[in-house]
Amino acid sequence: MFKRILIANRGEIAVRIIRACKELGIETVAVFSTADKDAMHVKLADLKVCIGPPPAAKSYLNIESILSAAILKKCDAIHPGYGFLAENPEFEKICNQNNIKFIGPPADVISLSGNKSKAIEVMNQNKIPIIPGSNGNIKNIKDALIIAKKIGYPVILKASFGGGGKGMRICNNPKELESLYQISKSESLSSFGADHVYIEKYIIRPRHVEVQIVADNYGNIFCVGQRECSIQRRHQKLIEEAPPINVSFKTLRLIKEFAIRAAESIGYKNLGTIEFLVDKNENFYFIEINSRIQVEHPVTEITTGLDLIKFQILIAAGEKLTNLSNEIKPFGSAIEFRINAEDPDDNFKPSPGKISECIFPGGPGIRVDTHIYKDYIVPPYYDSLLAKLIIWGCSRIEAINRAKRALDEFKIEGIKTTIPFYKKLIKNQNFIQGNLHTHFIEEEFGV
Ligand code: MV4
Repeated sequence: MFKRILIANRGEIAVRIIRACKELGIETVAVFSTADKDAMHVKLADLKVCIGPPPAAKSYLNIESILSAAILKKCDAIHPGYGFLAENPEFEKICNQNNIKFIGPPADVISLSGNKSKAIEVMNQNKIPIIPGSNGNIKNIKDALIIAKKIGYPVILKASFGGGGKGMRICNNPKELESLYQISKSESLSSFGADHVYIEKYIIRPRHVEVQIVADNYGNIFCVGQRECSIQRRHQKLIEEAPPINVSFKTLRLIKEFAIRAAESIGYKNLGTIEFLVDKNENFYFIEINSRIQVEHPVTEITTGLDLIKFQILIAAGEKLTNLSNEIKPFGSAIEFRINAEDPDDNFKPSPGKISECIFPGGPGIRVDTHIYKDYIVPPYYDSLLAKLIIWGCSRIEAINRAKRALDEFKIEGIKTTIPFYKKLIKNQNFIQGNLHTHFIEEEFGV
Protein backbone atom coordinates (compact mmCIF):
# COMPACT_ATOMS: atom_id res chain seq x y z
CA MET A 1 0.00 0.00 0.00
CA PHE A 2 1.08 3.57 -0.58
CA LYS A 3 2.65 5.48 2.30
CA ARG A 4 2.18 9.00 0.99
CA ILE A 5 0.02 10.41 -1.80
CA LEU A 6 0.32 13.81 -3.45
CA ILE A 7 -3.04 15.27 -4.45
CA ALA A 8 -2.54 17.18 -7.71
CA ASN A 9 -5.73 19.17 -7.41
CA ARG A 10 -7.63 21.74 -5.37
CA GLY A 11 -11.17 22.48 -4.20
CA GLU A 12 -13.75 19.95 -3.09
CA ILE A 13 -12.15 17.01 -4.89
CA ALA A 14 -8.78 17.55 -3.21
CA VAL A 15 -10.60 17.52 0.14
CA ARG A 16 -12.51 14.38 -0.87
CA ILE A 17 -9.28 12.56 -1.81
CA ILE A 18 -7.52 13.61 1.41
CA ARG A 19 -10.43 12.14 3.38
CA ALA A 20 -10.12 8.78 1.60
CA CYS A 21 -6.34 8.74 2.19
CA LYS A 22 -6.79 9.46 5.91
CA GLU A 23 -9.24 6.59 6.28
CA LEU A 24 -6.72 4.30 4.57
CA GLY A 25 -3.90 5.48 6.85
CA ILE A 26 -2.04 7.14 3.97
CA GLU A 27 -0.19 10.44 4.45
CA THR A 28 -1.25 13.31 2.21
CA VAL A 29 0.64 16.09 0.44
CA ALA A 30 -1.37 19.08 -0.77
CA VAL A 31 -0.06 21.25 -3.58
CA PHE A 32 -1.36 24.77 -3.97
CA SER A 33 -0.99 27.93 -6.01
CA THR A 34 -0.35 31.22 -4.25
CA ALA A 35 -4.06 32.00 -4.75
CA ASP A 36 -4.93 28.92 -2.64
CA LYS A 37 -2.71 29.40 0.41
CA ASP A 38 -5.79 29.55 2.69
CA ALA A 39 -7.62 26.73 0.92
CA MET A 40 -9.24 23.87 2.84
CA HIS A 41 -7.22 21.14 1.11
CA VAL A 42 -4.01 22.81 2.32
CA LYS A 43 -5.32 22.95 5.88
CA LEU A 44 -6.35 19.27 5.89
CA ALA A 45 -3.26 17.68 4.34
CA ASP A 46 -0.30 16.41 6.38
CA LEU A 47 2.22 18.26 4.21
CA LYS A 48 1.94 21.09 1.70
CA VAL A 49 3.97 22.49 -1.17
CA CYS A 50 3.41 25.72 -3.09
CA ILE A 51 3.69 24.92 -6.78
CA GLY A 52 3.37 28.32 -8.44
CA PRO A 53 1.36 31.43 -9.18
CA PRO A 54 -2.46 31.51 -9.62
CA PRO A 55 -2.88 30.67 -13.34
CA ALA A 56 -3.44 26.90 -13.59
CA ALA A 57 -0.92 26.62 -16.44
CA LYS A 58 1.77 27.71 -13.96
CA SER A 59 0.58 25.66 -10.98
CA TYR A 60 -2.01 22.85 -11.16
CA LEU A 61 -1.02 22.07 -14.77
CA ASN A 62 2.70 22.50 -14.16
CA ILE A 63 4.05 18.95 -14.45
CA GLU A 64 7.63 19.84 -13.46
CA SER A 65 6.52 21.68 -10.38
CA ILE A 66 4.11 18.95 -9.24
CA LEU A 67 6.56 16.14 -9.91
CA SER A 68 9.32 18.01 -8.05
CA ALA A 69 6.97 18.38 -5.07
CA ALA A 70 6.20 14.64 -5.16
CA ILE A 71 9.88 13.73 -5.27
CA LEU A 72 10.84 16.28 -2.60
CA LYS A 73 8.17 14.94 -0.25
CA LYS A 74 8.92 11.29 -1.07
CA CYS A 75 5.44 10.46 -2.35
CA ASP A 76 4.83 7.03 -3.85
CA ALA A 77 1.66 8.01 -5.74
CA ILE A 78 -0.19 10.99 -7.20
CA HIS A 79 -3.96 11.34 -7.34
CA PRO A 80 -4.91 13.78 -10.12
CA GLY A 81 -8.61 14.22 -9.21
CA TYR A 82 -10.61 15.54 -12.21
CA GLY A 83 -9.71 18.26 -14.68
CA PHE A 84 -6.13 19.63 -14.71
CA LEU A 85 -3.75 16.67 -15.37
CA ALA A 86 -6.28 13.87 -14.82
CA GLU A 87 -6.56 12.92 -18.50
CA ASN A 88 -3.05 13.72 -19.68
CA PRO A 89 -1.35 10.49 -20.86
CA GLU A 90 2.08 12.18 -20.81
CA PHE A 91 1.66 12.93 -17.12
CA GLU A 92 0.93 9.26 -16.40
CA LYS A 93 4.11 8.28 -18.29
CA ILE A 94 6.30 10.85 -16.52
CA CYS A 95 4.98 9.73 -13.12
CA ASN A 96 5.84 6.13 -14.00
CA GLN A 97 9.32 7.08 -15.20
CA ASN A 98 9.90 8.61 -11.78
CA ASN A 99 8.58 5.59 -9.91
CA ILE A 100 5.51 7.40 -8.75
CA LYS A 101 2.20 5.65 -9.31
CA PHE A 102 -0.38 7.69 -11.20
CA ILE A 103 -3.74 6.84 -9.64
CA GLY A 104 -5.77 6.21 -12.77
CA PRO A 105 -5.67 4.14 -15.94
CA PRO A 106 -2.47 3.58 -17.95
CA ALA A 107 -1.44 6.11 -20.62
CA ASP A 108 -2.74 4.03 -23.55
CA VAL A 109 -6.23 3.88 -22.01
CA ILE A 110 -6.17 7.63 -21.28
CA SER A 111 -5.05 8.33 -24.88
CA LEU A 112 -7.77 6.22 -26.44
CA SER A 113 -10.44 7.76 -24.20
CA GLY A 114 -9.25 11.23 -25.22
CA ASN A 115 -9.42 10.40 -28.92
CA LYS A 116 -13.19 10.19 -29.27
CA SER A 117 -13.39 9.27 -32.95
CA LYS A 118 -10.83 6.50 -32.41
CA ALA A 119 -12.74 5.24 -29.36
CA ILE A 120 -15.93 5.10 -31.46
CA GLU A 121 -14.11 3.09 -34.15
CA VAL A 122 -12.85 0.63 -31.56
CA MET A 123 -16.29 0.31 -29.97
CA ASN A 124 -17.85 -0.32 -33.37
CA GLN A 125 -15.33 -3.10 -34.00
CA ASN A 126 -16.37 -4.60 -30.68
CA LYS A 127 -20.07 -4.49 -31.57
CA ILE A 128 -20.97 -1.76 -29.09
CA PRO A 129 -23.87 0.30 -30.52
CA ILE A 130 -22.65 3.64 -31.88
CA ILE A 131 -24.50 6.53 -33.51
CA PRO A 132 -24.67 6.23 -37.32
CA GLY A 133 -21.99 8.49 -38.72
CA SER A 134 -18.44 8.64 -40.01
CA ASN A 135 -17.19 6.05 -37.48
CA GLY A 136 -13.80 7.81 -37.38
CA ASN A 137 -12.50 11.15 -38.60
CA ILE A 138 -13.79 12.72 -41.78
CA LYS A 139 -11.15 13.29 -44.43
CA ASN A 140 -12.76 16.16 -46.33
CA ILE A 141 -16.02 17.98 -46.95
CA LYS A 142 -16.86 15.71 -49.88
CA ASP A 143 -16.86 12.64 -47.59
CA ALA A 144 -18.79 14.56 -44.95
CA LEU A 145 -21.54 15.38 -47.45
CA ILE A 146 -21.74 11.76 -48.65
CA ILE A 147 -22.01 10.41 -45.09
CA ALA A 148 -24.57 13.05 -44.08
CA LYS A 149 -26.71 12.23 -47.11
CA LYS A 150 -26.60 8.55 -46.19
CA ILE A 151 -27.51 8.98 -42.49
CA GLY A 152 -29.87 11.93 -43.07
CA TYR A 153 -30.01 15.40 -41.56
CA PRO A 154 -29.71 16.85 -38.98
CA VAL A 155 -26.13 15.76 -38.32
CA ILE A 156 -23.66 16.89 -35.69
CA LEU A 157 -19.96 17.65 -36.16
CA LYS A 158 -17.75 16.89 -33.18
CA ALA A 159 -14.08 17.48 -32.38
CA SER A 160 -12.16 14.21 -31.98
CA PHE A 161 -10.17 15.58 -29.06
CA GLY A 162 -13.06 17.74 -27.92
CA GLY A 163 -14.83 18.45 -24.70
CA GLY A 164 -17.18 21.06 -23.34
CA GLY A 165 -19.04 21.36 -26.61
CA LYS A 166 -16.15 23.10 -28.37
CA GLY A 167 -15.98 22.32 -32.08
CA MET A 168 -19.49 20.86 -31.91
CA ARG A 169 -21.93 22.05 -34.63
CA ILE A 170 -25.43 20.90 -35.61
CA CYS A 171 -26.07 20.97 -39.37
CA ASN A 172 -29.60 20.83 -40.81
CA ASN A 173 -28.73 20.63 -44.50
CA PRO A 174 -25.76 20.27 -46.90
CA LYS A 175 -25.29 24.04 -47.10
CA GLU A 176 -24.92 24.35 -43.32
CA LEU A 177 -22.59 21.37 -43.26
CA GLU A 178 -20.32 22.99 -45.85
CA SER A 179 -19.96 26.21 -43.87
CA LEU A 180 -19.89 24.68 -40.36
CA TYR A 181 -17.33 22.01 -41.34
CA GLN A 182 -14.58 24.62 -41.63
CA ILE A 183 -15.70 26.42 -38.46
CA SER A 184 -15.75 23.15 -36.51
CA LYS A 185 -12.26 22.26 -37.76
CA SER A 186 -10.68 25.61 -36.94
CA GLU A 187 -12.36 25.71 -33.51
CA SER A 188 -11.04 22.19 -32.83
CA LEU A 189 -7.55 23.21 -33.89
CA SER A 190 -7.45 26.30 -31.70
CA SER A 191 -9.01 24.56 -28.69
CA PHE A 192 -7.37 21.12 -28.83
CA GLY A 193 -4.35 21.47 -31.13
CA ALA A 194 -5.76 19.11 -33.78
CA ASP A 195 -8.44 19.76 -36.38
CA HIS A 196 -9.80 16.20 -36.48
CA VAL A 197 -13.58 16.13 -36.57
CA TYR A 198 -16.17 13.40 -37.01
CA ILE A 199 -19.83 13.32 -37.87
CA GLU A 200 -22.89 11.66 -36.33
CA LYS A 201 -26.61 11.64 -36.86
CA TYR A 202 -28.00 14.29 -34.50
CA ILE A 203 -30.19 12.67 -31.83
CA ILE A 204 -33.05 14.95 -30.81
CA ARG A 205 -33.46 15.56 -27.06
CA PRO A 206 -31.51 12.51 -25.87
CA ARG A 207 -30.87 11.50 -22.30
CA HIS A 208 -27.31 11.23 -21.10
CA VAL A 209 -26.82 8.00 -19.14
CA GLU A 210 -23.42 6.90 -17.89
CA VAL A 211 -22.03 3.73 -16.36
CA GLN A 212 -19.50 3.65 -13.53
CA ILE A 213 -16.85 1.03 -14.18
CA VAL A 214 -14.41 -0.33 -11.61
CA ALA A 215 -11.57 -2.46 -13.02
CA ASP A 216 -8.54 -3.96 -11.32
CA ASN A 217 -5.16 -4.82 -12.89
CA TYR A 218 -6.10 -8.49 -13.29
CA GLY A 219 -8.94 -8.24 -15.79
CA ASN A 220 -11.80 -8.06 -13.28
CA ILE A 221 -14.27 -5.43 -14.50
CA PHE A 222 -17.49 -4.44 -12.75
CA CYS A 223 -20.31 -1.96 -13.15
CA VAL A 224 -21.13 -0.35 -9.80
CA GLY A 225 -23.90 1.96 -10.92
CA GLN A 226 -25.51 4.12 -13.56
CA ARG A 227 -26.13 7.84 -13.54
CA GLU A 228 -28.57 10.18 -15.26
CA CYS A 229 -26.70 13.36 -16.28
CA SER A 230 -29.01 15.10 -18.73
CA ILE A 231 -29.54 18.25 -16.66
CA GLN A 232 -26.79 20.48 -18.02
CA ARG A 233 -26.33 24.01 -19.24
CA ARG A 234 -23.84 24.80 -22.00
CA HIS A 235 -22.21 21.40 -21.55
CA GLN A 236 -21.72 21.90 -17.81
CA LYS A 237 -23.67 19.38 -15.80
CA LEU A 238 -25.80 20.91 -13.05
CA ILE A 239 -27.67 17.95 -11.54
CA GLU A 240 -26.95 14.22 -11.64
CA GLU A 241 -28.97 11.32 -10.32
CA ALA A 242 -28.67 7.66 -9.54
CA PRO A 243 -30.33 5.51 -10.70
CA PRO A 244 -31.48 6.96 -14.05
CA ILE A 245 -35.20 7.81 -14.08
CA ASN A 246 -37.79 6.77 -16.71
CA VAL A 247 -35.49 4.38 -18.54
CA SER A 248 -36.72 0.79 -18.38
CA PHE A 249 -34.91 -1.74 -16.25
CA LYS A 250 -34.35 -3.81 -19.38
CA THR A 251 -32.64 -0.97 -21.24
CA LEU A 252 -30.50 -0.06 -18.22
CA ARG A 253 -29.41 -3.68 -17.94
CA LEU A 254 -28.44 -3.76 -21.62
CA ILE A 255 -26.52 -0.49 -21.32
CA LYS A 256 -24.67 -1.89 -18.32
CA GLU A 257 -23.73 -5.07 -20.19
CA PHE A 258 -22.46 -3.11 -23.19
CA ALA A 259 -20.48 -0.80 -20.90
CA ILE A 260 -18.73 -3.75 -19.29
CA ARG A 261 -18.00 -5.20 -22.72
CA ALA A 262 -16.70 -1.79 -23.85
CA ALA A 263 -14.34 -1.55 -20.87
CA GLU A 264 -13.20 -5.15 -21.34
CA SER A 265 -12.52 -4.64 -25.04
CA ILE A 266 -9.96 -1.92 -24.36
CA GLY A 267 -8.39 -3.48 -21.27
CA TYR A 268 -9.71 -0.74 -19.01
CA LYS A 269 -8.00 -0.36 -15.64
CA ASN A 270 -8.97 1.60 -12.51
CA LEU A 271 -12.18 3.70 -12.45
CA GLY A 272 -13.86 5.01 -15.55
CA THR A 273 -17.18 6.00 -17.03
CA ILE A 274 -18.76 4.83 -20.26
CA GLU A 275 -21.20 7.43 -21.58
CA PHE A 276 -24.30 6.75 -23.66
CA LEU A 277 -27.02 8.79 -25.32
CA VAL A 278 -30.51 7.28 -25.01
CA ASP A 279 -33.25 8.40 -27.40
CA LYS A 280 -37.00 8.58 -26.73
CA ASN A 281 -37.46 5.01 -28.00
CA GLU A 282 -34.73 3.83 -25.64
CA ASN A 283 -32.28 3.17 -28.43
CA PHE A 284 -28.88 3.78 -26.86
CA TYR A 285 -25.49 4.59 -28.28
CA PHE A 286 -21.96 4.76 -26.92
CA ILE A 287 -20.56 8.30 -27.12
CA GLU A 288 -17.38 8.47 -25.06
CA ILE A 289 -15.23 7.18 -22.23
CA ASN A 290 -14.11 9.28 -19.28
CA SER A 291 -10.87 8.00 -17.80
CA ARG A 292 -11.11 9.96 -14.53
CA ILE A 293 -13.11 10.07 -11.32
CA GLN A 294 -16.06 12.27 -12.11
CA VAL A 295 -17.59 15.19 -10.24
CA GLU A 296 -20.83 13.23 -9.90
CA HIS A 297 -19.31 10.08 -8.37
CA PRO A 298 -21.03 10.65 -4.96
CA VAL A 299 -24.51 9.73 -6.26
CA THR A 300 -23.11 6.29 -7.02
CA GLU A 301 -21.38 6.16 -3.65
CA ILE A 302 -24.47 6.91 -1.59
CA THR A 303 -26.68 4.47 -3.49
CA THR A 304 -24.14 1.65 -3.18
CA GLY A 305 -22.25 2.39 0.04
CA LEU A 306 -18.94 2.15 -1.86
CA ASP A 307 -16.06 4.64 -1.53
CA LEU A 308 -14.96 5.11 -5.14
CA ILE A 309 -11.84 7.13 -4.29
CA LYS A 310 -10.65 4.30 -2.05
CA PHE A 311 -11.21 1.90 -4.95
CA GLN A 312 -9.02 4.08 -7.18
CA ILE A 313 -6.23 4.06 -4.62
CA LEU A 314 -6.46 0.36 -3.78
CA ILE A 315 -6.56 -0.68 -7.44
CA ALA A 316 -3.54 1.52 -8.24
CA ALA A 317 -1.72 -0.12 -5.32
CA GLY A 318 -2.31 -3.49 -6.98
CA GLU A 319 -5.21 -4.85 -4.97
CA LYS A 320 -7.50 -7.41 -6.53
CA LEU A 321 -11.27 -6.82 -6.63
CA THR A 322 -12.65 -9.84 -4.85
CA ASN A 323 -15.77 -8.70 -3.03
CA LEU A 324 -17.46 -6.91 -5.93
CA SER A 325 -20.10 -8.31 -8.24
CA ASN A 326 -22.12 -7.05 -11.18
CA GLU A 327 -25.29 -7.62 -9.22
CA ILE A 328 -24.87 -4.46 -7.17
CA LYS A 329 -28.33 -2.92 -6.98
CA PRO A 330 -28.67 0.73 -6.08
CA PHE A 331 -30.43 1.28 -2.78
CA GLY A 332 -32.81 4.23 -2.91
CA SER A 333 -32.37 7.34 -4.98
CA ALA A 334 -29.70 10.06 -5.04
CA ILE A 335 -29.56 13.55 -6.54
CA GLU A 336 -26.52 15.82 -6.68
CA PHE A 337 -26.72 19.59 -7.09
CA ARG A 338 -23.58 21.40 -8.16
CA ILE A 339 -23.54 24.62 -6.15
CA ASN A 340 -21.52 27.09 -8.22
CA ALA A 341 -20.28 30.62 -7.50
CA GLU A 342 -22.35 31.96 -10.36
CA ASP A 343 -25.23 34.42 -10.71
CA PRO A 344 -28.21 32.59 -12.26
CA ASP A 345 -29.91 35.97 -12.79
CA ASP A 346 -26.98 37.23 -14.83
CA ASN A 347 -26.37 34.45 -17.35
CA PHE A 348 -24.56 32.33 -14.72
CA LYS A 349 -21.72 34.85 -14.64
CA PRO A 350 -18.91 33.78 -12.26
CA SER A 351 -19.22 35.37 -8.82
CA PRO A 352 -15.94 35.03 -6.93
CA GLY A 353 -15.28 36.84 -3.63
CA LYS A 354 -15.55 36.55 0.12
CA ILE A 355 -18.07 34.22 1.71
CA SER A 356 -19.51 36.22 4.58
CA GLU A 357 -21.88 33.55 5.88
CA CYS A 358 -21.84 29.81 5.34
CA ILE A 359 -24.30 27.34 6.85
CA PHE A 360 -24.52 23.77 5.56
CA PRO A 361 -27.67 21.65 5.58
CA GLY A 362 -27.66 18.42 7.57
CA GLY A 363 -29.84 15.66 8.89
CA PRO A 364 -30.87 12.37 7.32
CA GLY A 365 -29.83 11.67 3.74
CA ILE A 366 -27.67 14.78 3.27
CA ARG A 367 -24.03 14.91 2.18
CA VAL A 368 -22.12 18.10 1.36
CA ASP A 369 -18.76 17.78 -0.42
CA THR A 370 -17.08 21.16 -0.24
CA HIS A 371 -13.94 23.12 0.52
CA ILE A 372 -15.62 26.40 1.47
CA TYR A 373 -15.99 27.96 4.91
CA LYS A 374 -17.06 31.30 6.41
CA ASP A 375 -14.65 34.11 5.44
CA TYR A 376 -13.05 31.98 2.67
CA ILE A 377 -12.35 34.03 -0.45
CA VAL A 378 -13.34 32.24 -3.67
CA PRO A 379 -10.52 33.01 -6.12
CA PRO A 380 -11.40 34.00 -9.69
CA TYR A 381 -8.86 31.70 -11.37
CA TYR A 382 -10.48 28.27 -11.27
CA ASP A 383 -13.82 26.55 -11.92
CA SER A 384 -16.77 27.90 -9.98
CA LEU A 385 -17.77 24.73 -8.09
CA LEU A 386 -18.26 25.62 -4.43
CA ALA A 387 -20.01 22.55 -3.11
CA LYS A 388 -21.89 19.45 -4.12
CA LEU A 389 -25.14 18.88 -2.29
CA ILE A 390 -25.90 15.19 -2.46
CA ILE A 391 -29.29 13.97 -1.32
CA TRP A 392 -30.36 10.43 -0.64
CA GLY A 393 -33.93 9.23 -0.28
CA CYS A 394 -35.72 5.87 -0.13
CA SER A 395 -37.51 7.01 -3.26
CA ARG A 396 -36.85 9.76 -5.82
CA ILE A 397 -39.78 11.76 -4.48
CA GLU A 398 -38.40 11.58 -0.95
CA ALA A 399 -35.05 12.77 -2.30
CA ILE A 400 -36.73 15.72 -4.06
CA ASN A 401 -38.65 16.75 -0.93
CA ARG A 402 -35.49 16.38 1.12
CA ALA A 403 -33.61 18.47 -1.45
CA LYS A 404 -36.17 21.27 -1.01
CA ARG A 405 -35.54 21.23 2.71
CA ALA A 406 -31.74 21.08 2.30
CA LEU A 407 -31.61 23.91 -0.26
CA ASP A 408 -33.63 26.05 2.18
CA GLU A 409 -31.16 25.28 4.98
CA PHE A 410 -28.11 25.96 2.79
CA LYS A 411 -26.87 29.54 3.33
CA ILE A 412 -23.98 31.01 1.37
CA GLU A 413 -23.76 34.79 1.60
CA GLY A 414 -21.42 37.42 0.18
CA ILE A 415 -21.37 35.90 -3.31
CA LYS A 416 -24.03 34.73 -5.77
CA THR A 417 -24.67 31.01 -6.05
CA THR A 418 -26.84 28.63 -8.07
CA ILE A 419 -28.88 27.65 -4.97
CA PRO A 420 -31.87 29.91 -5.88
CA PHE A 421 -31.94 28.41 -9.38
CA TYR A 422 -32.16 24.88 -7.95
CA LYS A 423 -35.01 25.92 -5.62
CA LYS A 424 -36.99 26.84 -8.74
CA LEU A 425 -35.85 23.84 -10.71
CA ILE A 426 -37.02 21.22 -8.22
CA LYS A 427 -40.57 22.64 -8.42
CA ASN A 428 -40.64 22.05 -12.19
CA GLN A 429 -43.26 19.41 -13.04
CA ASN A 430 -41.17 17.86 -15.82
CA PHE A 431 -38.24 17.52 -13.42
CA ILE A 432 -40.46 16.00 -10.74
CA GLN A 433 -41.91 13.55 -13.28
CA GLY A 434 -38.45 12.69 -14.57
CA ASN A 435 -39.08 13.93 -18.10
CA LEU A 436 -35.41 14.71 -18.56
CA HIS A 437 -33.31 15.27 -21.66
CA THR A 438 -30.16 17.21 -22.53
CA HIS A 439 -32.04 20.35 -23.61
CA PHE A 440 -34.18 20.44 -20.45
CA ILE A 441 -32.64 23.60 -18.93
CA GLU A 442 -32.78 25.45 -22.24
CA GLU A 443 -36.40 24.48 -22.91
CA GLU A 444 -37.80 24.85 -19.40
CA PHE A 445 -35.83 27.88 -18.23
CA GLY A 446 -34.61 29.56 -21.41
CA VAL A 447 -31.09 29.98 -20.08
C1 MV4 B 1 -24.85 14.46 -29.31
C2 MV4 B 1 -26.13 15.02 -29.26
C3 MV4 B 1 -27.04 14.65 -30.20
N1 MV4 B 1 -26.70 13.77 -31.17
N2 MV4 B 1 -24.56 13.58 -30.31
C4 MV4 B 1 -21.99 14.99 -26.57
C5 MV4 B 1 -21.06 15.58 -25.61
C6 MV4 B 1 -21.91 16.40 -24.75
N3 MV4 B 1 -21.18 17.45 -24.12
C7 MV4 B 1 -22.97 16.89 -25.69
N4 MV4 B 1 -23.14 15.87 -26.61
C8 MV4 B 1 -24.16 15.65 -27.47
N5 MV4 B 1 -23.90 14.76 -28.44
C9 MV4 B 1 -25.46 13.28 -31.19
N6 MV4 B 1 -25.15 12.41 -32.17
C10 MV4 B 1 -26.39 15.95 -28.26
C11 MV4 B 1 -25.40 16.29 -27.39
C12 MV4 B 1 -25.72 17.36 -26.49
C13 MV4 B 1 -25.83 18.69 -26.99
C14 MV4 B 1 -25.62 19.01 -28.32
C15 MV4 B 1 -25.73 20.32 -28.77
C16 MV4 B 1 -26.05 21.34 -27.89
C17 MV4 B 1 -26.26 21.05 -26.55
C18 MV4 B 1 -26.15 19.72 -26.09
C19 MV4 B 1 -26.36 19.44 -24.77
C20 MV4 B 1 -26.22 18.16 -24.32
C21 MV4 B 1 -25.90 17.13 -25.19
